[in-house]
Amino acid sequence: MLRLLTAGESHGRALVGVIEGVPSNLELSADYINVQLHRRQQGYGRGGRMKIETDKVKILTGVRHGKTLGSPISLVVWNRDFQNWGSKMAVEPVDAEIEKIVIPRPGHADLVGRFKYKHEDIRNVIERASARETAMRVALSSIARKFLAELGIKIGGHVFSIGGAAYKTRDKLDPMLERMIKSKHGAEEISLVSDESEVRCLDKGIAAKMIQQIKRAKKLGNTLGGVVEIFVSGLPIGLGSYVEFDRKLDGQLAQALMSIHAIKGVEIGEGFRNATEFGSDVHDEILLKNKKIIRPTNRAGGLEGGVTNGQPLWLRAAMKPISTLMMPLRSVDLSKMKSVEARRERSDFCAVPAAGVVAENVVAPVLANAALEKFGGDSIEEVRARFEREAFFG
Ligand code: EPS
Repeated sequence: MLRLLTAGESHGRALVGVIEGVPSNLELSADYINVQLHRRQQGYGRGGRMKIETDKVKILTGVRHGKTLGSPISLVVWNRDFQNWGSKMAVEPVDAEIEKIVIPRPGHADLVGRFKYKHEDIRNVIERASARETAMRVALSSIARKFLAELGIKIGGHVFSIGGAAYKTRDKLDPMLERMIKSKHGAEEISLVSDESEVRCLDKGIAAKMIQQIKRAKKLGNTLGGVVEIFVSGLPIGLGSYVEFDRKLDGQLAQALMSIHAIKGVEIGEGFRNATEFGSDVHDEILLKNKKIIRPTNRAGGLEGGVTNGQPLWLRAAMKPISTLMMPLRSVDLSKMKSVEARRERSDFCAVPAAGVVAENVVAPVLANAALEKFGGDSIEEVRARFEREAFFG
């Protein structure tokens, strides 16, 4: 089974990560991982930091001659910005007086982190609570994504809404997504196309509205959130389990998505809409076509009873607007216990397109673990042979 661990402060020397449990003989290069890192850095609405960083991973261990060894794989991504932070982020004690941050930003981890870890300087909270961590999470998770791709399981996604700019109906969107999922790239086709848009939106008209909304937010010193959709194709029936709560795949996927910074809502299929409808309009009928079972709809999002049902997996994640505002909300100076405006700090205005890339990647270790649980093996050859022999798609 896969285990992942990330470490690193946003403006510290580097982000580092370890992934353990990857089968041996999987072809892996830094270039493959860097594609995902590059995708994560894109998107209209990012702030100044993305102009400084060009995230590239160095594989330190676990790979030899382009193939995984079955041993822990460790990665490093150097923070270019570190050199601009000098003594502020030094590991060693420094003589210079470093200004302490004492005003928490509402919505960030600043206030809770200050009290929980007894940090007098909120900088100590900001650094690890930052969404910079997702760079390493994407890097590690992309290895699980590569493993899944070997089995023909492909992941893709697009941005469904930013602020008020959203698809009004799914009438045109759903048939287009269905066509893409059936293409030779599977669900990954959705990403290949959406990546051509600055906001990763498949509809040019809606994309233009999203950009307008971000521009307006930026002008006002404000921020915007949105909703991303993720699809996974090629999943056989039977990944996950209904027998015990912590083995339910829907719960595990929700955890992975919810752990992304600023994600505050997760939906599987038409989760929230289904809650407003009669059961007869919600559940996907089981029909026979040429003696084969088919499902005419996929409102369940590819999961029934916490188990994959052979339909494409369909997930949504809602991101709140970024908490750092140039038009700050009210807060408290904790050193003087005085009401003040929250601190302004360089940040992004909208990171929804990037969050979509993060979401695509973080579901990969969850699915890879479920696949390893069912078709496990120590080498990719062993897993592939079991998968080819036993995977049932209905
Ligand atoms: C972030 C603040 C900004 C973002 C950052 C997340 O960074 P900085 O404080 O250096 O301007 O750009 O995201 C990343 C660095 C990244 O790689 O995604 C925050 O406070 O969460």
